[in-house]
Amino acid sequence: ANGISKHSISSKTPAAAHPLAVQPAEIASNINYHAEFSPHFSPFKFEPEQAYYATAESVRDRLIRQWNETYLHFHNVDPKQTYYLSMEYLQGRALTNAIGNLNIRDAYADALNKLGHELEEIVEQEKDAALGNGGLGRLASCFLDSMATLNLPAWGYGLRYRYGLFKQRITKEGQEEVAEDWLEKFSPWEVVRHDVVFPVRFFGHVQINPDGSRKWTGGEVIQALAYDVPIPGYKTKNTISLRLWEAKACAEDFDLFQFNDGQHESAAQLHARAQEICAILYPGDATEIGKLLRLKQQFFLCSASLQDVIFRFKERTNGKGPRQWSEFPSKVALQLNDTHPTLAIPELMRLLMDDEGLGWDEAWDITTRTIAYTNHTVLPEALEKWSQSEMWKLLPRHMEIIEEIDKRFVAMIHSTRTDLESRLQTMRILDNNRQKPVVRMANLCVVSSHTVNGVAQLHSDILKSELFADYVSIWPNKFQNKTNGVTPRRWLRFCSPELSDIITKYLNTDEWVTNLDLLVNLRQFADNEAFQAEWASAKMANKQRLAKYMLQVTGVSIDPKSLFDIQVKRIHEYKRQLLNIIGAIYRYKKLKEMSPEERSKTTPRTIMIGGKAFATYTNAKSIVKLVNDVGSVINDDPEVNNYLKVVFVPNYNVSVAEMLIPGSELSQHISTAGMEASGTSNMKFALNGCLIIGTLDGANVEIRDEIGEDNFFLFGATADEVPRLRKERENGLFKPDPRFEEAKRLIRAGAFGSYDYNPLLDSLEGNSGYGRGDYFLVGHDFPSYMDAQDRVDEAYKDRKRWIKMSILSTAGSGKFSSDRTILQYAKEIWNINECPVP
Ligand code: GPQ
Repeated sequence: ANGISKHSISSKTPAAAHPLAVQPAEIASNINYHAEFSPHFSPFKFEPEQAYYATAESVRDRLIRQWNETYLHFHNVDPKQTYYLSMEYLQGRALTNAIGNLNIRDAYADALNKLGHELEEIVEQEKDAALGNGGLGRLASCFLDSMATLNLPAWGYGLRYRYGLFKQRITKEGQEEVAEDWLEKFSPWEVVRHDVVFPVRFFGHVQINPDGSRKWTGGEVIQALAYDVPIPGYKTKNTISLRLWEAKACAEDFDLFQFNDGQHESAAQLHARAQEICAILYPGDATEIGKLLRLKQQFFLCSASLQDVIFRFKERTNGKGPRQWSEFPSKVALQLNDTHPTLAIPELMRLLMDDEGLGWDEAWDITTRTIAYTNHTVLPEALEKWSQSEMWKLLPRHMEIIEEIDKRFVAMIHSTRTDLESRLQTMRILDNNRQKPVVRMANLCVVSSHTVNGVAQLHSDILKSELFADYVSIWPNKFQNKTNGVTPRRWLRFCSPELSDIITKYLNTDEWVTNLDLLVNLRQFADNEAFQAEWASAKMANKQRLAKYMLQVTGVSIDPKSLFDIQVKRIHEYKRQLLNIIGAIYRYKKLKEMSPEERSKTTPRTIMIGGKAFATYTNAKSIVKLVNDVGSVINDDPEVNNYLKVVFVPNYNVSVAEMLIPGSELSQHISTAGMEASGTSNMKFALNGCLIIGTLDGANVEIRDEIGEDNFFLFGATADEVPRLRKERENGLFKPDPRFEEAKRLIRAGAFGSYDYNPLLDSLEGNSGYGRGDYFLVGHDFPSYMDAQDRVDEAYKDRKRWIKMSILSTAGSGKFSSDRTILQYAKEIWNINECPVP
C-alpha cells in the first residue's frame, strides 16, 4: 500500500501555494503543495485518489478566503438572516460544483493535465455526502446553492451523521444495505470550529425558583461541536455555511477515576452515548420513525442551532449597545424543513424565558414572528407524533411549554371560535385520546408559525382544503405555496456541459444559468434544423456515456439508439414503481407474441428503474427484487432483447442522478394523484430535455402547464377523483383490465423466478384498506398508462417531433429553478434582502 507509484508528486519543493492562483501552472504547484504538506497518504504516491484530495484542498483554500469575507460582511452589515433547519442534506459531490461556481474549471483541468491526470477521473474519486434520504434532503441542498448564488444572508444547519444513507447492493436476494462510511478517510469540504461548542441537555428535571421562574437542570449534557461546510455561490464572492453539529462528551464528564479503576464501560458511557447521537441518518423517507434516538437527534439540532443563532444575534451589535429582544424577528428568520425540527419552537421559548428572562407573551410573540414551517407530505404515516410520556422524560421543560401552548390554543378556541369546538379534538397539539397520548408535531408547527407552506400548487391547495382546513378558517393568510425548484448549476450546467454549450450558443449568452426564465427563448429554435441536429447529438453523447456506465455497474449492455426510459426515486408504493414494472411485463408479453417482422416495427426501449427501499419496508424491497428478476429474464431472452431491456440501477444517489438525467429521454413520475407533494426529479429531467409520462400530481401539474400539454404524456385519475374511486373499489365496483390481470398472473406463475411475490401482488387485490385493495389505484390507472405508453412509442418514431418536444421541455423549465423558489421565500416569508460581498 506504501509503494512509489507512476504518478509522483513533484520532487521540486513547490512554491508556497498561493490560494488565489489562476494560471494552470500555479494551480498545479498549489495541488502539489497540498500533496506534500497536507498529506493524508504515504509520500511518493499520486494516484487519482491522492490527486483528488490535494485538488479538493487547493479548491477549499480559495473558498475559505471568500467564505471569511462573507461572514465578516454579514457581521458588519447585520442584515436580517435566514437559518434553514433541516435534518437532511443530500449534498452529493462538491468538487465539480465548487470549481464550476468559482469559474475555474478549465484552469483546474489544465493543471491536473500537467500533473498527469484527467479532471473527469479525479472528480469520480469523491464520495457522495449523503446526509439525507431523498427529495426533502436534496431540496435543502439546492436551496443552499441558490441562497449563496443570490447573495442572500442565509445559512443551513444540520447534523454531521457519521454514517449517511446506506449503500444499496443488489444480490440474488434483492437489496442489501451496506453502511456508507463517507468520512472513512476524510472530508476536505468541512472545517471543524473548536471554538463553536454549545451544551445540549437531555432528561433531568424542572426546578422552580423562588421568583417563580423555571430552570431545566440535571440529566446529561452533551456538547455540540460545529463543522462548517462552505457553500459557494455561482460567479459571486458570496460563500455561505452549512453548519453541521457533531456530538461529543465534555472532558469533565469523563470519569477518570472510574476508568483507572478498571470500570471502562461505565466510565466511557457518556462518550458512547454522545457518539450515538450523530452515528446514523435514519433511512426513512416519508415514513414515521418512532425512535427515541431520532427525537434526541432532532432536539440536538434545534438546541445547538438556536443557541448559535442567539449568540450571533447578541454578537452583532455594531457598537450600538446591547440588543433589544424585540429586534429578534427583524434579524432572524427560521425555516423548519418539515416537522423534523419542530422542537425549535419550545426550545426558542425556553431560551427566551428561562435563560433571557422574558415573559410568556413576549417570548411567544418573538417565536411566532420568527418561525415558518414547510410541509412536504400529506401521507398520514409521515406526520410525526411523539409519545408524551417519552417526551416528559427526555425534555421535561419543553413538554411544559408544549402543554401551555396547547392550553392557550384551546382557550382561544373556546373564547373566540365556538364554531370550531367540535373540531378541537383533531386541531389540538396534544392528542390525549389514545392509549399512549402523543404530541402532534404538525399541529404544533401550524399553531406556532407565522407562515405554513406546501411545495407545489396542488399540494398547497390540498393542505388548505384538507389537512389544515380548520386552521385556515382561523388564520386565512398564514398559508402559502412555494413550488419547489432545483439548482440549474448542478442539474444542467455542470451535469450536461454539452447541452449547456448549445444553449449558450443559441441564446448568445450564458445568463440563463442564473436567470433560467431565459430558456423560454429556445422556443424560437424548436424547428431549426441545425439546432435540432446539435441538440440530438448532445443527447446522444449523454446516452452513450450513460450506456457505458450501466454496462460498468450492471454488466448489461444497452443500445444507445433505444428509447431511454427512466424512473429513479425512493421505492414507495405511492410512487408506483409497480405500475411501471407491470407495464414492462405486459410489453414483454406482447413482444413475445409478435412475429419477428412485427417486432422489428416496434420502438426499442430500455427501461431503467432505480431507488432505495427503506430496510424494513417489505413491499418496497419486493419491488426492488421484482425489477431485478424481470430484468434477468427479459435481458437474457434473445427473441426480444433487441427491443426491450429492463435494468435496475443500483445505489441511486446524487452522483448517479447526474449521470442518468442528462442521458434520459422519457422519465416516469406516476404517483397516485394527490400523494406526491411535489417531486423535484421531474424538474431535473424536464430541464434536461427529457419528456415526462406522468399523472396530474405534485409539480407535474405546473410542469405540464409550462411545457405545454402536447409535450407531456398524461394519464391517470385526478386527485379529486381518487376518494370516489377508492369508494367504488371498496364497493366492489372495479372491473380490472385483462392486460393487468395477465401481467400479474405471469408473475404469480413464476415467469420471473420462484420468489414469492404473492404478498406484494395481494396488495393490489381485495377491496379495502390501506396496503390492501389497491389503495394506490395501480389497477385503475393501468389502462390509461398503457395508452400513454403507446403514444410515447408513436411519438418516438417521429425523430423530428421528438427532438422538438425535447427542446420545448427544456425551454419550458425556467420556472423550476430553485433561484425562483428561494427568491419567493426571501420576499414572501423571510423578508430578507440580498447582501452581496463587495
Ligand atoms: N419528502 Cl415528508 C421526502 O423526501 N422526505 C420526507 O420525509 C417527506 C417528503 C419529499 C416529497 O415526497 C416530495 O414530493 C417533495 O418533492 C420533496 O420532499 C421536497 O419537497
